[in-house]
Amino acid sequence: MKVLVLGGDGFCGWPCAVNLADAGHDVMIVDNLSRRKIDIDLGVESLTPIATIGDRLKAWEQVGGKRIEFVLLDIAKEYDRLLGLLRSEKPDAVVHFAEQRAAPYSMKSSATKRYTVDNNVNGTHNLLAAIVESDLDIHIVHLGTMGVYGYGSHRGATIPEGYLTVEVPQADGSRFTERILHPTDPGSVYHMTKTLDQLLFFYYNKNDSIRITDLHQGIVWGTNTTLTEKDPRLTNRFDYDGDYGTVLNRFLMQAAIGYPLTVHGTGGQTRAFIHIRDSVRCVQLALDHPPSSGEKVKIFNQMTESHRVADLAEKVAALTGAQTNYQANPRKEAIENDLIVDNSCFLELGLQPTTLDVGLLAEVVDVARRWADRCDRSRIPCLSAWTTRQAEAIAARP
Ligand code: NAD
Ligand code: USQ
Repeated sequence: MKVLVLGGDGFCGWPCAVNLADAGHDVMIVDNLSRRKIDIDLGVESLTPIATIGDRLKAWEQVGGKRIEFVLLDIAKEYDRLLGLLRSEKPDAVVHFAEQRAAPYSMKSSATKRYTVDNNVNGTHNLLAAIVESDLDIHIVHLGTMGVYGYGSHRGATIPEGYLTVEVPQADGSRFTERILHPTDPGSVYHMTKTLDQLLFFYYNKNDSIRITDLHQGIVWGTNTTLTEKDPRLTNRFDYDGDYGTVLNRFLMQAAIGYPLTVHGTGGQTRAFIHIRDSVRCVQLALDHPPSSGEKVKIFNQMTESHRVADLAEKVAALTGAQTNYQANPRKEAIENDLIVDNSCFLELGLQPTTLDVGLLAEVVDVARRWADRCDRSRIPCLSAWTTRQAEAIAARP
């Protein structure tokens, strides 16, 4: 299969591209390297030292992997080049990771809000319009987020895989049932762009019969896969800073350097998680099981377990002896929420989850402790505030 991996230089995209090449597919990474530039702008670096994209690709060939092509292209701004690439490469599938993915970064300023919307919505729309204009039958596998469903109270209901069956009352007292997209409830400008992506997919699937799989992914933890461990130049990125670091990897790094775990609020927020190895496997499964022609958008919940933030902190503390620091929450989010998720699609396709209980300690020792001296402690606090109220609360932190 020929696969374009948009955003294939990023945290989820790089191990995915390598995995697909290893499985024998013809892989081309398309990336504008904006994530590396944002690191420079923010003055931070991945905890793990990451090689340039050129060195990554060279290393992959040297360890015996099937050659991966690379094209430097901005999918949100360079529509004609994107269309030309689809026409010349005629891929069977496009895996779309190429978005600004950090909620705190998206909430830093009006400039980062506008950038996130422009980049994410235009990128996704350009891809859809280009597929229609190319007249090719290309399967899109998009990395969406569990956050589209929202983290308010679901009143104990199980979150289905994308669609909800509802009963609609009629004036005459009768009811009909309908399967609709699950209502969205984004918690940041970033998450809102993913809900907009969802509508774009719905429309282009209905109007142009584009075959689409939208993966509603939870928070990805871990760093490497067995393939990215083959050579130091293949090492994946590990974000720990207050804008891009996600909660579990941050806790692992904090424990490794003796920094009290930064729990926002009471830690009653419940979120869905998946290890990077399972994320890579899910993308492969999605590519291997495409929707058929005329089928509506396939939506999979790409997560393996749910946890309260405070429980994660407790787990990490029990493993490492770390202290916990409950601090004013920079986000406007529910103090606590329930989260019961149906993830049966991937389990039925054979996914065997890497659980926190099995993987956590290895991650602390192999990655977080190993690279602890690269950590800039001043970049750990989350300072991006959702509203002025949260900004005042952060400013009042002891
Ligand atoms: P990342 O920032 O590490 O990677 C994104 C990549 O896309 C980067 O290499 C970046 O340079 C590239 N990119 C961004 N905009 C582009 C554009 N306009 N043109 C070309 N390339 C562009 O992020 P990630 O963690 O790998 O996330 C990948 C996808 O998975 C995102 O869409 C994200 O929303 C989704 N996701 C991530 C997580 C997570 O925990 N990391 C969880 C759920 C969903
Ligand atoms: N949190 C802390 N302490 C920290 C960091 C975060 O308590 O030091 C809390 C946050 O307040 C939030 C929760 O942990 O309640 C999750 O935050 P996060 O930064 O780990 O995850 P989030 O902002 O939701 O975003 C990440 C990815 C995003 C992806 C999303 C999946 O960056 O790309 O879409 O996870 S999901 O959470 O399922 O929506």
